[in-house]
Amino acid sequence: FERFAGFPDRFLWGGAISAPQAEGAYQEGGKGLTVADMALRYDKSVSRKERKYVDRQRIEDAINYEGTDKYPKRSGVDFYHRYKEDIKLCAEMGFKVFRMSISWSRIFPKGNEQHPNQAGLDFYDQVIGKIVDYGMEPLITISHFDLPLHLVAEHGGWKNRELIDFYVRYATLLFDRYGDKVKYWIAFNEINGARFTPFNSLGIYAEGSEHFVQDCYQAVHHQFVASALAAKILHKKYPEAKIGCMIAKFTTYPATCNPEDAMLSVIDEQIDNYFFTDVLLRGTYPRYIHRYFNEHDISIQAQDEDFELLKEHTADFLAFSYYMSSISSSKKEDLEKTDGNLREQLKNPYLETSEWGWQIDPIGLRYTLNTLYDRYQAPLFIVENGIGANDTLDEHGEIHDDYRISYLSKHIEQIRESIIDGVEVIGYTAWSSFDIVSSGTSEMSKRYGFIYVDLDNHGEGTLNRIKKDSFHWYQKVIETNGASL
Ligand code: P53
Repeated sequence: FERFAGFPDRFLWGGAISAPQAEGAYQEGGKGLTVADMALRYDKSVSRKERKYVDRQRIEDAINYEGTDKYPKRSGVDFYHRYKEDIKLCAEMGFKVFRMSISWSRIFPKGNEQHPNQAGLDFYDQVIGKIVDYGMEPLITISHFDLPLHLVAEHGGWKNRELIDFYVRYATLLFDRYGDKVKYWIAFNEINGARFTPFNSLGIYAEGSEHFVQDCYQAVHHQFVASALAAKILHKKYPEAKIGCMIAKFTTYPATCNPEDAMLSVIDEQIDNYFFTDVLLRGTYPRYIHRYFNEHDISIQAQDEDFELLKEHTADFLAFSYYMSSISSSKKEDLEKTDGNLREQLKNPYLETSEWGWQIDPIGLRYTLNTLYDRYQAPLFIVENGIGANDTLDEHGEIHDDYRISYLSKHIEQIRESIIDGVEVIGYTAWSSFDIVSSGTSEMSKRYGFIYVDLDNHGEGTLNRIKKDSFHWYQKVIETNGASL
């Protein structure tokens, strides 16, 4: 029997960012507006529900607002102008892979033009060229929470079947242009985001819909078909290239050994996670979702060929983000609560929490890797994992982020354990390569990077990049292929 000793030689170490959180320059180079440009900065006093459901008035207000202060994703961390320095620093850390997303609206400003915007292509030619020049593999997310606003305003977002064609046109162009340089693709960031951030993920407003949940599942169905078509087209042109599906993995444990809790955790896993990966990796709608749809009075419009496409063009790998675990309880009222991100979490007394209330659970990552691999036997790619913290500079201008080193090293140790368990893990891209604007709240102070960006919540700062202690630590981890942990 083969012994799985630890990280394989060609393990893909790296870091991740997304276009709407990093690039800024939201009106440069002919870029169109996106849902991300409409994302307000929130502080902790704003209710989770308000963050989750976006109405038309809020978008009207945003469109009429000139400037970037209330909408920090519009300026990001200026990756648009500083990508050379940023990519160079990542190469210096030794990254084997650099995960980023392409902004649909830089290529097709409205999302559905017949011809692409040359300035957008020029920008990504440069960025991808640089990554490859440094010997890193680009891992490209085709759509990361930045749907062109026109597709929302004029077409109703992903609940409209037309979006499949628009997405396919965009993805095909990317494959044609970058297929020689890019071997790893992700069709949609956190496709299960539909369940916790429907506006960012699907472009669906909370109000004005007769059956909101049905609209969300209809929209997700269209994203499934778009994912299958992307896989079909990519594989035809580039048989060696790989395209993954991706979810935000919400691993959940039964709160107690009460069978009610245990059963609830099974259902939560199905509805929050497995539904999406079952369709995209097994190629069929799982039977448990029939019950869910019936009980929630949901019916989906589909064409017969959709199911054939899903069956035939499944994803090549399962990518996921993992930040925390949660618990499922039939007696929610009895338990203490903690923040989570876009939804409230019950407090697990065995875990510590981050400054933002996320429950830190490294063993949960090994648990997750094992359970996902048991289910799919597909290569797994951890494409986000990290801790948001309000890093500060000391009197020498240094950042001693030992809490980040501790978080990441404990998680990476558990990845190694899972590899020894026999799980096939192809790579790890920490969130995030350098500090960027938070996705959920658009705060700058919620930092994840190995590199500090001098910028505050109000867009003030020099934008200088400063290596944190974790930079040097991660460099060593990569150099020794995990042996230095
Ligand atoms: P922020 C919620 C729960 C787990 C992951 O999140 C999530 C979200 C949505 O916010 O999203 C991913 O910045 C997402 C990244 C994001 C990262 O998690 O809200 O793919 O874009 O930055 C961390 O702390």
